[in-house]
Amino acid sequence: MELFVLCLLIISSSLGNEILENEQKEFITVVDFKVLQYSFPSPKDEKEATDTGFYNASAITRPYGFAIFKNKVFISMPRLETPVPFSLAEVTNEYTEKGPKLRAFPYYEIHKANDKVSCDNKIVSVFRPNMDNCGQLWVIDTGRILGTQVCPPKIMAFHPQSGKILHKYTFPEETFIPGQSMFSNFVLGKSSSCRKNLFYITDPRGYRIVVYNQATKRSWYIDNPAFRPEDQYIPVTVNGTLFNFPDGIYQINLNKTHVIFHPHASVSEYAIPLSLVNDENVWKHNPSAVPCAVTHLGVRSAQWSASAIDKTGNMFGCYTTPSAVYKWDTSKPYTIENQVLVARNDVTLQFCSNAKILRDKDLFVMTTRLQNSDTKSYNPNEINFRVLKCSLDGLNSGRDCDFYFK
Ligand SMILES: *[C@@H]1O[C@H](CO)[C@@H](O)[C@H](O)[C@H]1NC(C)=O
Ligand SMILES: *[C@@H]1O[C@H](CO)[C@@H](O)[C@H](O)[C@H]1NC(C)=O
Ligand SMILES: CC(=O)N[C@H]1CO[C@H](CO)[C@@H](O)[C@@H]1O
Repeated sequence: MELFVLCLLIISSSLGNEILENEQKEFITVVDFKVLQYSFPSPKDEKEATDTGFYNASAITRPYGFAIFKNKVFISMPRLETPVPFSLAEVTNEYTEKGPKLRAFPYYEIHKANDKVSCDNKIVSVFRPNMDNCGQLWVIDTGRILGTQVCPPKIMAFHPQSGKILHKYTFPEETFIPGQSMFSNFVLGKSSSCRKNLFYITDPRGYRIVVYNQATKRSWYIDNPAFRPEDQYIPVTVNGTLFNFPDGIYQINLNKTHVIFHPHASVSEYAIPLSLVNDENVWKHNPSAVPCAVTHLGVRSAQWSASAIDKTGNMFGCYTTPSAVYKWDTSKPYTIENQVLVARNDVTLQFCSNAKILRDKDLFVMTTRLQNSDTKSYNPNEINFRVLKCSLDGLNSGRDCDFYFK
């Protein structure tokens, strides 16, 4: 078995290198940062955040996710590694030499999670946000500050302009492992109504898929060995730097019939039929009820981080090595031949932390040079964090990122 995998690795990387030369692509910059800079409501707030350990002006914090609504860009920075005064922000028009400043969203006080008041009315640590098609900004809050489970995880929706809270759901005890689970990302299912969404949430440290049904306000989780990291793929290389990244299930995408997913510490892609995942009765008494529900689709030559699927079922996945995006038509077998390189950029595409397709027109990615975070070597004079876009037409036809068929 090991020999088999090894052969595939060699074949794929030589195949990859041949096509790579002509696919160096310039993604279009939506916003970029050398260093994230927070804007505080007042100098007093800044001092208080510093004194209480929620802000360190010299520490470089890595963003994890983004969402876009019209010309607004939202950025998330979970309270995971460095002090963070607010974990969800809107990018402002106030530019400095290090990039635009960030303002707390929806407002500063809601992020003050140190005062032990009701978890219900606080945002503790937003991992990643997403807009739905009804103009609601959804966020997943892990409830954790560093290793401590301060509040249970929750999912919330906001009006992207007024900041009004539109929906809130706290996950019940049985769905997460306190201090271990990290509800990190989610996708929304197709729904007939803006109030009846289904959410599919990844837990890369509790190794679960958690499903939330907004209509019934109920949630359940699925447990499967395929959600776990594989030891031999924990070491990962980005831009020539090797480091350990032990995440299990990292990204979920949906096509019309399946939940398709991959752990980060893995080179495999997997699928589960949506009809099974969506049926609470199958899992509610036993989250491991159907071990054979998961199909192993195939392997690739290195880890994938973020990925996204367009409406025709094409999946765009970010490789860690090389710094590139590959396309796969999810209706075809997941073979090396069916994974087509569509963009590579050794400078701008270093580690996609979040990817999404908006208006069926563009692929957006956030890249964060994770390798430098791990070795604590971000260079504050270089651009480290980017939100980029490229038209699907450009990606699919080998043309530029601003190319559209019509
Ligand atoms: C702030 O961050 C810098 C850079 O990482 C670090 O050297 C320093 O010890 C931190 N200060 C505090 C009070 O933690
Ligand atoms: C969705 O992806 C799965 C896994 O690759 C595949 O079996 C299925 O045919 C795809 N569905 C559609 C409608 O393309
Ligand atoms: C091996 C590799 O991909 N090196 C790239 C690392 O990043 C710098 C820029 O940040 C590129 O110039 C190198 O080509």
